[in-house]
Amino acid sequence: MKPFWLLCICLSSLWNVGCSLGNGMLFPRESPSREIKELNGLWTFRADFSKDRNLGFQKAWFLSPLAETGPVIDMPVPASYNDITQDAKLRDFIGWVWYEREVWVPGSWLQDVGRRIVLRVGSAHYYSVVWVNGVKVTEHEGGHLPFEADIGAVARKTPGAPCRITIAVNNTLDLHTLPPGTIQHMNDPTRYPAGYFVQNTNFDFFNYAGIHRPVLLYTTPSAYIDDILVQTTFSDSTGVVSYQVSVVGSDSATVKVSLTDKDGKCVTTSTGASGVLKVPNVNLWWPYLMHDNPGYLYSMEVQVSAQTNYNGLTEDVYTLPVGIRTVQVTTSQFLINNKPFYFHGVNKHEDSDIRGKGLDWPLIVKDFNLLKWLGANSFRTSHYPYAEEILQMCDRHGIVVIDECPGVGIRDIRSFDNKSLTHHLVVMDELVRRDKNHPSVVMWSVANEPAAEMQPAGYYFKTLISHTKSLDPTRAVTFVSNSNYNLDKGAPYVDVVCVNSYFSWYHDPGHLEVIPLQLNTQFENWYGKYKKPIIQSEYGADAVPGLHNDPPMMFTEEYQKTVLQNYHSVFDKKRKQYVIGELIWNFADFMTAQTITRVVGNKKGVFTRQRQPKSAAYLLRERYWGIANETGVLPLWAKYPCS
Ligand code: GCB
Repeated sequence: MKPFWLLCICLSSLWNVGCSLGNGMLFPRESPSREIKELNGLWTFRADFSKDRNLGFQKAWFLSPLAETGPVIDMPVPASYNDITQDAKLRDFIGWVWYEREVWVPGSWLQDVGRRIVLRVGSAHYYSVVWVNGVKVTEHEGGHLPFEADIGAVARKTPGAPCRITIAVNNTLDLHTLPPGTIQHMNDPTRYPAGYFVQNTNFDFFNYAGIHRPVLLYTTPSAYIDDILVQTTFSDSTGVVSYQVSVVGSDSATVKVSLTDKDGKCVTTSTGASGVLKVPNVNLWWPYLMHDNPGYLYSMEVQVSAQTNYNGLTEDVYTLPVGIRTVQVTTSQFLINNKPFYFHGVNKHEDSDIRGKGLDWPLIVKDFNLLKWLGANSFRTSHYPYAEEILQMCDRHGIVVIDECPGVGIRDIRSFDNKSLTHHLVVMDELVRRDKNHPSVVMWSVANEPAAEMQPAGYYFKTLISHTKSLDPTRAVTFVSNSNYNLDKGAPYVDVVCVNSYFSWYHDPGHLEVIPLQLNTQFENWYGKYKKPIIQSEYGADAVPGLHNDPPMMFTEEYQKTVLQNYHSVFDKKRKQYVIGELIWNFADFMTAQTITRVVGNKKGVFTRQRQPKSAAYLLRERYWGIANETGVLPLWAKYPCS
């Protein structure tokens, strides 16, 4: 049976006269040639509770104001819709929800017919269809990544009236989505009401849905900078920035590029759509706690002048932050700027009370303060791409990132077929396209704990990893495995082996004493076999905050601490050899589906969901600052606990 959301899309294509963009996906920034109008705030919202969730498409809810179609409620954007109301039906809803808001497009934008007016959605989970004034302008598959559409032509048809933006979002996951899932229809009328179905998934976080990241309008001239790629290296004290600029809307544009340092001093310039900038006395981009001036960013200003049909000579300006650094992997080390880098960090989730996965600046800033307090120099974007705003913070603060795609829970053999692979490749294209210029991103993770032992996995991962490497030869590529799985089908292709294990938790529960032996065996086996550097990409234990027992018992703060200590004793031996990192599972407690193994979510955080430290956070803090003191250069202000 075709998923019902596919049917809806076929239907909606009747109204499809807009155009979606397919190329660059530069983060929207204001400049002398670009303006932004944010559309965050309250939107009108309606979930389609009809039996097949298809009423909105049958009745074409996008053709008139949503309030005229039936009952609507207020919904904040960005935010997951799940935890906003008191209605469990909406929290656990599967299917289409409808968002709508009106916006006055500035008259000056409309009058200037040469100006592109682009509607951009930072991310919406999972499948989105977008209309402006009832005209479909784009659709997009996949959460966590942005999409946009030029809406200038549609908006100019109704000057003097606001534009009505309608976005339908469907969170249904099937065998070929990323992450995959299945819809299970319960057909026994003695046990379930008619039409009852559930969404099954193989991942351990709540399937939050809605418009998760900012929605905005931005403008560019008709001849515009569509994309920029920078790749960096250095030789002695000279930094080298190779760049490519792609311009759309003119074949004869002139491109000027200049690089400015943090003090606003121009350090080098170039002309042409591609070139190499040489930076004397370079300030390299260094990770936090590896240098006393981490996260150094230059500003690369790109100016494009072009003759256009509409406005004669126009100019487009875009400024990109650029960090100059190199990444290399040997058989036992991870090198940043030719120096060994040890990942002492965390795994995170985009997750918090009320907002779910919605972007929230106070939360982002709090998390960065906590990362720095902890002495963490890195995190993995488990298990999907995080907001660009978060990566920009990483660039600025020197927090190193393993950038993971939403390939989590690929456990069904049918999710290894060509259809899934094709979509997975597209997602990697979109991810690399979005994040390729972030100096903080040093490695791509193509999946978390896939069923790599299954027969089709070999071809799947070979294709996926080699494709990712061809997209970006300047970074490392990995996929994250569970220590119980057989890595043979993936390991030959990855640069770094990432392994998750939960000794004394999911295996030998309560037996802390087995950890050192089992962890040692894991490392020795895997290094012996693959001869690649290893990151312990997950380890940890649930702790219900405030629950204590000595001697330690599972779920107490003491137990979580002791698990960590046992792991650390082995890390300390192996990090002198080939273990290049340790990432705790997890930075903070987070919400999951309801199951008998979760007490209102996963409690493996070293911070609570409200970002208060458990005992383990203090232990980790002591350790991370200790490692930093041994291996790095502490910032001058860093007094604790090394003073
Ligand atoms: C894992 C998964 C992660 C889970 C964690 C756990 O291996 O990668 O998503 O949340 O274990 O706590 O079970």
